[in-house]
Amino acid sequence: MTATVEVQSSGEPQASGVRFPEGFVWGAATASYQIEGAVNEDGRGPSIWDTFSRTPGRVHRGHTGDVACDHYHRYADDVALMSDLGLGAYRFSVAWSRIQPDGTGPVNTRGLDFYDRLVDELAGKGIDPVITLYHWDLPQTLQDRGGWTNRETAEAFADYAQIVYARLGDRIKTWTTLNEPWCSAYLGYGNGVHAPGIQDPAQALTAVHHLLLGHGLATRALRSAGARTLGITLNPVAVAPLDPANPADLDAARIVDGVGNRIFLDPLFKGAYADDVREIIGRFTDLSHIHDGDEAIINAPIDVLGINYYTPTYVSAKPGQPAALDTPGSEGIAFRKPVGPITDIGWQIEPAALTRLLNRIHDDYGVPMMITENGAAYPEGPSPETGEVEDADRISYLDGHLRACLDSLSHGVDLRGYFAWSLMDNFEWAEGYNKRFGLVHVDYTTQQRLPKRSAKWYSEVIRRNGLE
Ligand code: IFM
Repeated sequence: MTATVEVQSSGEPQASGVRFPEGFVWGAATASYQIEGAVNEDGRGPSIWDTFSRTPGRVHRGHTGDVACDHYHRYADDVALMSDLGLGAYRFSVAWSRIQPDGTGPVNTRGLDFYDRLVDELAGKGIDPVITLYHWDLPQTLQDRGGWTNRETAEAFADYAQIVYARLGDRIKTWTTLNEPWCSAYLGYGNGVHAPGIQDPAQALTAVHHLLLGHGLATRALRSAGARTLGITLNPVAVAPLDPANPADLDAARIVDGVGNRIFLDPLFKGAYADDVREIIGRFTDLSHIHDGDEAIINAPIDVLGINYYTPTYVSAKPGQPAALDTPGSEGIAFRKPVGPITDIGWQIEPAALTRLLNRIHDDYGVPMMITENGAAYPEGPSPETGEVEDADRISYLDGHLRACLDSLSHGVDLRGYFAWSLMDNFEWAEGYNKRFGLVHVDYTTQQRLPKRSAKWYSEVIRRNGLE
């Protein structure tokens, strides 16, 4: 697939006429705990995020996902909204503890019924569902047995995946296993900013492996059950050396790339951890959690790699610097504070870093990709004068990153789609409801949805299959 630039009759390329390849998928994304609410309804069991958000001091102002966007009850209206926006696809995740309240054992059919209704509603509007089986809300019972540090969680995940597939497999084409295992492992068990809130590099690295193993086991099982399009979503670190001419900075970037990216990409696509990454894992663990044959399981063929991208990371060598807790092995490495334009969550804006990231993954791993998340937090609400949400900064962010995608398409990257994060404002994890990533504004008191200016702009992009 290649991007096209419309050409005027004069033969001059028209700056205002970039188009995406035919068939490019346009969507928006959400995740179960961030929008559903209804945490005690229809037999749902507790997840680690219920526990974490109710633990004082963990989430901004004690916010929880108890109600969130009340999507569990309002899903039909939300799907109508997606249809109004012209979305071709919707990426959502399933709450494992709605399906198996204890993570293993009995199936709660009322939980499956909810997703069944959602998928039918989407089908009724001609919107393609793209399912994520795990977006961080691990059943608490599994965490009580060690969570992702326990190999049995990987096996339980494959069982759960098959249960969901048996119910929805006839209507969903694209199945993805995990969302951002980097976050599950390094924020959940490394720096403890996310549930379950543990700070231990050994547990974080063990969790990485079991998450990957769970992906591999689930992928194998779904493939033999008949799944057509299978994938996983990563949030690769768009890492670059602060001074590319400095060998020490280059080495710092290699280490961060190893622990943040190659630790996932190599077993997934090459069937083995790289030696330098294995050496780092071996500094914190005795490696006994990596069994013979595991890497071959993780290497199960997939059809598409989901990429979530928001911001770049610049690193330099700094002797004596303690390791970042979310990057085991990063002693002696400084992470530069974001500079230049930043979003409301403090993340640096650099679309060119997305192009570099996509091109690199294409060049090194040759896999078809989809942007499964990209977007920006900005605080705007309805203007008292017009009643509209004027979020020009978000439009500019999205526009810049879509142009970055076009640059990658021109490089030859097989990029198949783009999902804006997020359809609507929602529970932004440790930031609670304090950060708004939505195309649609949510008034959390009334649950009223109001498409922002960016939603209308995105609708036009979709209609045009391109940018002005
Ligand atoms: O809200 C999250 C989402 O759940 C996973 N990717 C990043 C988003 C913004 O932080």
